[in-house]
Amino acid sequence: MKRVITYGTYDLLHFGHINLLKRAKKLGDYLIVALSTDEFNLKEKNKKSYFSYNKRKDLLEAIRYVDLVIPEEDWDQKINDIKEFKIDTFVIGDDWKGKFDFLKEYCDVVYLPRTPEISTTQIKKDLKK
Ligand code: C2G
Repeated sequence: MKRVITYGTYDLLHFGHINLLKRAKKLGDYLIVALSTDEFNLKEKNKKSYFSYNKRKDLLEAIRYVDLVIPEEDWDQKINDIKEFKIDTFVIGDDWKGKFDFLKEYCDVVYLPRTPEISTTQIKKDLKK
């Protein structure tokens, strides 16, 4: 069984996220999403989650491509996650291209093209109009 992991905030879930998860699942048989906690978002990404971690987790667990959701609490947990969950492939959008190449020592690393013209920032901007 090929096991895949990806990381993200997935707040204001949109089709760009679904498109990423759909392609990520195609890389294996079991997809884990490490979901940024509210504290991690605030402390490390300087962004306040609109939906709480639990609500974002519920949404992700309802997606057919997602097999398991775990918390992302620290930038440095990826190597441990890869070992603990016996991950074959780490995947993330290419806005992170190159940033996680150090994981190649532990598993395959795949950067997928982002879905153009959709982002949470853009949604929030449009809603303010
Ligand atoms: N994404 C995408 N297309 C978009 C928007 C997002 O493919 N239009 C992808 C991102 O590249 C990422 C995933 O969807 O792989 C989740 O996006 P975010 O929630 O914005 O993730 P981010 O805040 O970049 O967190 O440790 C890694 C970080 O937690 C990644």
